[in-house]
Amino acid sequence: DTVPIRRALLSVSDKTGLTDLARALAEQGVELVSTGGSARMLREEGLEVRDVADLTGFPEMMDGRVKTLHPRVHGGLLALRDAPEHVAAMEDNGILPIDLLVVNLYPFEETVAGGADEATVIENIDIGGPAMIRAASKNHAHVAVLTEPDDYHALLSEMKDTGGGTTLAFRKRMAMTAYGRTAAYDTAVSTWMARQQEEAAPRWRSFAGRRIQTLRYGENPHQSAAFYSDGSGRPGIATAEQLQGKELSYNNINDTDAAFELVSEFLPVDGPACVIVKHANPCGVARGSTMQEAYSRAFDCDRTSAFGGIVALNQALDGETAEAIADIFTEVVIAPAIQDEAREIFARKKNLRLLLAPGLADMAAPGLAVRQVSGGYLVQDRDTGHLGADDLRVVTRKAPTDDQMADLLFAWTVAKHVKSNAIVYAKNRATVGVGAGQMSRVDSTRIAARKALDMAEALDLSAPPTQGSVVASDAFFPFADGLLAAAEAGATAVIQPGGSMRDDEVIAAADEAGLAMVFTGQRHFRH
Ligand code: 93A
Repeated sequence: DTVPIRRALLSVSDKTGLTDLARALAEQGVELVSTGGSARMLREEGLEVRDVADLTGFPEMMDGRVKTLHPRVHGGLLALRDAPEHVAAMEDNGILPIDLLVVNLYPFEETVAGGADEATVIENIDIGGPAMIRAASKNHAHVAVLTEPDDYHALLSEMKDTGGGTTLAFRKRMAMTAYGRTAAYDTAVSTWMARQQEEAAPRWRSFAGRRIQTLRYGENPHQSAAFYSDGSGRPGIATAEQLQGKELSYNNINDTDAAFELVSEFLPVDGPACVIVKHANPCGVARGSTMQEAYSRAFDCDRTSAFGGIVALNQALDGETAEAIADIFTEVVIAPAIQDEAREIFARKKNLRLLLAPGLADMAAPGLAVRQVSGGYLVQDRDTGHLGADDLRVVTRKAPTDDQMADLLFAWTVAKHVKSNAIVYAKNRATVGVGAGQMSRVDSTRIAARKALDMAEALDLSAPPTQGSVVASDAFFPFADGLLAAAEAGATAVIQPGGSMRDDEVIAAADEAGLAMVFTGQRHFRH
C-alpha cells in the first residue's frame, strides 16, 4: 500500500517551510505544480515549478477566486489509479495524476480576528483549497494530503522510509486531519456569519453537527437551544426513540445522558441495575434481583431528590417496575427494552417521557469529550477508565471481604459519574449517601453522610445506613479528615486512588479506625 510520489500540487497561504519541502521533493524527482503566489516564491528560490494555469489551460481568474477549480486538478486528485475506466478518462482528457497535495487555506480566522471589513473577510473564504483537500482526502487510497506545515517533516521521513512514497496508514492519518481542518474552517465561517446576523437567526444554527431537534429553550428559558448528533450512531440519548410524553427539554437530555451512561456501566449479565439522576448527579443507584427491586432500592437512597427525577435501567422495563415508577412524579424513563405491559401502564401518565434506547452505551468505546471555554475548546478522550478487583491494591492491615470488594467496585463506578468532589457510600450494591460537587472533599464526605441520615429518617431505619457501608472517593483524600469522617459515619472499607503526599498518614488513620482500604491508582474527576 505504499504509493510513490511523482507529482505534487502545492498551494499554500501560510508559506512556512514551503521552500524546504519543495526542494526536498524536487531532489527526489517530484514534479512541482503550484498556484500564483506559491509558484512565485518557489521560483525565487530557484526551483522549477509548473503553473496550475499551464496544467488546466485556464488562467487564474476573478481575483484568484477560480484557480484550481478545474477537472484537470480534481480529476488528477480523485481518479482511482487501479480502475481502468478512471485511467481511460484521465488519458482521454489529458488529466495527470497528482500524488501529493499540500494546501493550507486562506487565513479566514486570522482575517476575522484582525477586525477586517466584511468584503475582505468574504474574500478570505477559501473555496478551491477545501475542495482540493476534500478530494485528495477522499482518494487517500492513492493520494497524500498535507494541510499543516507541522506535518511536512513527517512526510519527508515517510518518503525516506519508503523510498519516495507514502504508506496507507500515513495517508489515512493525514486525511483524517484534513477533514477536521475543513470542518473547522466552515464552522469558523458559519460562526462569523451568525455573529453578523445575531438578531435574525439563532446562533446555534452555526453549530457544526446534524440537528436532531430544536429545543424550546436551553438550560434557562432565556437561552435558545438545539440538540445535535455527532454522527456516530452510538447508543445513547441521541439515538434513543421517544415513545411518549412531552417534548424533551435541554435539561432532560443532559440528565438522561448522565443517567444512561452510568447505568450502562452495569452489564446486563450481572443483573438488573437502576440509576436515578437529578441535576446531572445520581441520587440513587442500585442493583437488585429484579428490576423492580433495583428501582425501589435506588429510590430509597434519596426519595426526596428522586421526585421529578430521571430513571435509567440497564435491562427491560417490565410492568412491575413501571408500576413502581408511576407511583411518583418522574420526568424521564430510559431503558434498552420496554415490555408491552410497561407501555400500557405509562400510557396513563401522559406527561412522562419514555425513551427506548437502541442498546446500552458502550462505556469502553473510545471517543472525544469536548467542553467550551472562553475563546476555545478543551478536547480530551472520554473517561473509559474501568477497574476490576485485580487492579486494586490493598494498603491497610485489613483486606476487604469479598462482599466489601463488590460494594467498593460498585461505589467506585458510581463515583466516576458524580461531579467532583465525589463521595459515595454504598451497601449491598446500593448507594446510601452521595456527596457531589463540593469544593472541599471533607464537605462532600459530610454531605454524603448527612444524606444517609435523611434516608434513615425517611425509611424509619434504626441505624444510619452508612453503618457497615463502604465509601468511594473520586480522587485521593489529601488529609485524614475526610477518611475519619467516613469512619465516624460507620464506613468499614474505602476505595480511593491514593497518591497524596500524606498517603502514609491517611493509611495509618485507616488502620487505626480498623478500616480496609484499597487504592485504585486511577482517579475519576468529573467537573
Ligand atoms: O479563491 S479560491 O477559493 N479559488 C481557488 O480556485 C483556489 N485554489 C487554491 N482559493 C484557492 N486556493 C487557495 O489559494 C489555497 O487554498 C491557498 O490558500 C491559496 C494559495 O494561493 P497562492 O499560491 O496564490 O498564494
